[in-house]
Amino acid sequence: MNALDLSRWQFGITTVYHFILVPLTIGLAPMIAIMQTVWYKTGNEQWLRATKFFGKLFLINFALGVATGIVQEFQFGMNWSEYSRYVADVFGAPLALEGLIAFFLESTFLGLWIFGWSRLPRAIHLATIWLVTIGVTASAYFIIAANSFMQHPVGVEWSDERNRPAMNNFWAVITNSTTLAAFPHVIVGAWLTAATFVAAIGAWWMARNMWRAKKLREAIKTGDTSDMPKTTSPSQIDATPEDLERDARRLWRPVTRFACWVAIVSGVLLIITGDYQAQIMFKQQPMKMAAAESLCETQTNAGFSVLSIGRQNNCDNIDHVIEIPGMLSFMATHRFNQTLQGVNELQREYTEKLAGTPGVPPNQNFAPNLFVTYWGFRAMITWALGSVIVAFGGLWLTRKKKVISSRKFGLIALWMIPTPFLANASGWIFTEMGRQPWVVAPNWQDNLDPTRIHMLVQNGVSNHTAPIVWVTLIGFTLLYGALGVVWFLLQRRYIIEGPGPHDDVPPVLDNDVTDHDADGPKQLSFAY
Ligand code: HDD
Ligand code: HEB
Ligand code: HEB
Repeated sequence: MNALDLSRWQFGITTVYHFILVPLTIGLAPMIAIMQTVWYKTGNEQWLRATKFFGKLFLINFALGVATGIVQEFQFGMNWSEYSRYVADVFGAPLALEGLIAFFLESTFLGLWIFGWSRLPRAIHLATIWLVTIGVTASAYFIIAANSFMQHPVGVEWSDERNRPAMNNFWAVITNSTTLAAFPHVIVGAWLTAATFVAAIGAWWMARNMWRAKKLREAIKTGDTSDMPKTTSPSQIDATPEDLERDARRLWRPVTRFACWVAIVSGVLLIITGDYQAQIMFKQQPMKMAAAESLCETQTNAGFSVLSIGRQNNCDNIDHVIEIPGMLSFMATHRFNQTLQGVNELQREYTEKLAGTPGVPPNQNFAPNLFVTYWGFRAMITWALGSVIVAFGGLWLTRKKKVISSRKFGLIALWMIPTPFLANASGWIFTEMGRQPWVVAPNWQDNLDPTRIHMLVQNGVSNHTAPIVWVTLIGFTLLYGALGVVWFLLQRRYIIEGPGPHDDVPPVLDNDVTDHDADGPKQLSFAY
């Protein structure tokens, strides 16, 4: 492999890792804020326990999200220096804004939230977690604005003097129609991810508690509790069957149902926003649309195929085995009888317009990898079924005051946790690999001179030798792999520990207590 391919692999691997953590951060923040708000309003301490329990998982995730994000940023300068120079004007502003506004909000207020439990008045403490939510959501907006420029550059004009595009309209960059379409889709995808996570953990604990309560009751009846399996939760060691059932009913059931509803609402919003994005994508990157369907020849009434076989990474030898007639045309334009251009026609058109323009060789292939785009798109949608199982299963099993006592469902739900993560990864792989061969795709819509403002991936890469990129690729993959393992083990540990012994103690304000120190260590029991 040459330095270009290696650099692409490196970017791909590291950002997919980063985006395991990102959606959970973005989705958990508002869910925790809502839990805390319910506690604040009702005084129901079960919601305080849920807030603190998921708060712990959130903090671990956030810390690793920041760690993986920082390394991520180095790559622009390191492996993609030509590209970084090219987009310097445009990227500088949104990324600086993300740093200033978003990271400032996130980290400052997260710090206040962690240490403020018994230092800040309750209403203000509640406001800090909402500000964290606004911060992480805003940071997503700015980073997606930067990414959207690569899909659909706007707000720039060609500058001969600098030999690169110069920004002439910051507002246009920030309100790119691509950003406005992608941002809501990414955010609700993150909500679905966190909702599935919370619902699955809630369902699992509920089922475990009910099972344990039953066992314990039997054991108490026979008078022999010696072979009760040990609990993974230190706060359950002395729990009576009644305690266990109370947690199942009053803590886990409401938490699970809340999360199931968030998942359903997010799922509906995902379809609406995804549908809108498909139409924007069809106008802005017709080649990506054609590739997503492996639509090689231009077609009216184009179908959406459910299964295709063939070598798929080029146009020879593709068979659409099962197809929904007209569906692709419908997805692109909301009309069944629309003509969609196929890969071959687009290739001819792009060659005519772009081949031989600065930076573009005469024989450039303008189609992305058809196999990856085709299956990436379908994988994104299919993986969402895991969340559907958790959400509908969870609501069904808890209907009419019921509690989940099937340990099997608890386990199935846990196994579904990775599915929305995979859906997110597939969505990004589709978006980013479908953008190839461009790092900055030409914009055919606005008055932007598509023959000048574009950059091919081979022109964006740094001038390194392959062995050097091998070193960073292996180094980063190992580092990210290790961070991934740490993330998994920490999450697992705190998930199976359950809510801590002090999590139901309502925080006491400093000025309310006489003995300040008595309250300190308790609050700091977990890193805080
Ligand atoms: Fe990210 C952390 C950089 C993609 C959302 N990211 C984070 C940090 C850096 C980056 C330097 C640590 C400081 C901070 O929080 O700002 N991120 C990047 C780069 C990306 C990237 C260079 C491009 C490949 N990130 C990315 C996307 C999103 C986020 C596409 C949202 C949709 N990033 C976040 C976040 C994080 C974060 C929610 C994630 C986990 C976290 O904060 O705890 O703000
Ligand atoms: Fe990206 C690349 C994914 C975000 C920028 N990415 C890439 C790849 C992948 C990805 C897979 C590879 C592709 C090829 O080569 O074919 N992304 C991703 C994900 C995410 C992202 C998952 C989420 C986190 N990006 C992003 C953003 C940005 C970017 C936000 C901006 C800012 N990318 C990028 C670049 C690159 C990439 C620059 C390199 C070049 C190419 O194209 O490759
Ligand atoms: Fe998605 C992407 C659609 C689901 C996540 N998406 C994307 C796209 C489209 C879509 C069209 C592309 C765009 C461009 O490239 O431009 N989706 C869609 C649809 C659906 C979906 C239609 C069905 C409903 N998704 C989904 C899910 C998820 C997702 C379920 C998860 C959870 N996506 C995603 C992501 C992405 C996508 C992450 C990347 C980013 C953007 O947005 O761009």
